[in-house]
Amino acid sequence: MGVQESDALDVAAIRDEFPVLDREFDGTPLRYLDNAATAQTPKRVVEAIVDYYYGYNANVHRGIHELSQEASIAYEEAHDTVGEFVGTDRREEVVFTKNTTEAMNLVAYAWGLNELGPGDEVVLTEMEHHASLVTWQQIAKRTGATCKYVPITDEGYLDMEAARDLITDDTEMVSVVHVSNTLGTVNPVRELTDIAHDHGAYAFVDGAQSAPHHPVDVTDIGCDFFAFSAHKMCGPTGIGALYGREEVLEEMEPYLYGGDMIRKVTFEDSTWNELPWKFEAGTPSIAQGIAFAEACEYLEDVGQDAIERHDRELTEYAYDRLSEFDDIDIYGPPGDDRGALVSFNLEGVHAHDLASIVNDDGVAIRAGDHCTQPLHDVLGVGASARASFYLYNTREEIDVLVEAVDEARQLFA
Ligand code: C6P
Repeated sequence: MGVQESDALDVAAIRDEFPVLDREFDGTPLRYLDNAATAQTPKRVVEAIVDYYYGYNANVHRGIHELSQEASIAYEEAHDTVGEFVGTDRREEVVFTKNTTEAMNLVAYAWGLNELGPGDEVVLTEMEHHASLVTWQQIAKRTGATCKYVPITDEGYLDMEAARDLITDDTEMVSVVHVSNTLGTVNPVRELTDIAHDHGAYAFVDGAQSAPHHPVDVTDIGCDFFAFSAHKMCGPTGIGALYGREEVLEEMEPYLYGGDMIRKVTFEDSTWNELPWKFEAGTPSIAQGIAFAEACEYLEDVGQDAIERHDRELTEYAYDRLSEFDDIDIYGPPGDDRGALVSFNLEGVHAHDLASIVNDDGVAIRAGDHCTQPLHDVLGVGASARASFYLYNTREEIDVLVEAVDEARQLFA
């Protein structure tokens, strides 16, 4: 397949690093446009996993033998690399979790269950992923707290006037998605954090869709928590991270109990290990943690600014191409002001049918509610199709998508 030039990246060279992109289905090449669900993995990240298992596989923090020490150092240093990727140089502030969802649950259980009560409010947005929405909703039910939702405007931005009204002195937590995985909206998280702090509330930023595509600096945002998943940023599944401000993490109770998270245990009581290990009970995902750091280094080596520019170019191109058709509804802000995805519906064709038809042309997109059911209720649709882009995608792949959508139109005409 000929690879068109990108203004920002050498896409042909990048694609060589991702063997899966050479897949064909009965001679039809794969066009992978489902990156918001899971991104593909470059060779060097897979090799980091292989190197660990072939070279120094051992449990961490438990052995004084050489192999365990090597594994421990690599696993601990992985926290530093992942932390620096989002702007903290304090290992204490980087807790490895299974994914963004677990990071959210960690804070909801360890902080929310202990601190929230009747009269307290958690402010979310209408565009939250279920990872945040369901978690806070259920913790609120158990504690007697109330969840409130910042509405979206017709264009798919947050209604910031409403946000300023909803966040009050009763608010204890503002939990907001940085980049919506359905609308592509990039939310003003720094402003929302400031509003939260003005009212004495904590701010949690869901960075699952921002960390892979945009340079992130948690110190600049000023948030108390930031969560992200390795598998959406060229890393493996089974690992993600919670950034937490050290003072806040210090005050929080552990989420899981067991080995590695303790300092002293008697039959009567226990004390906790130092940060971040206090929140990493049991044998962690060692290989995945090390490979997560490798993925961060890979993205830094390619250049986060260049990746952001490339993703923006592709997104705008896809938005413009899909906008050519009157029978396509696109959700969210304009093409030049959004994260690396476009969700849409083709009139008269269910999103699942559309995804199935474009799949025949090798195009992988997602269809459904994208774990944002309440947002789809607000949009007045049950489902949408979503194309999402990353550093190895090309305009040509978007052209194939648009042609495949045209085939669907004709099939259902
Ligand atoms: N969104 C998507 O296709 P996990 O599954 O824990 O790694 O990430 C959860 C999550 C949290 N917040 C946002 C904004 C997300 O987009 C996701 C994952 C995938 O859109 C799977 S539903």
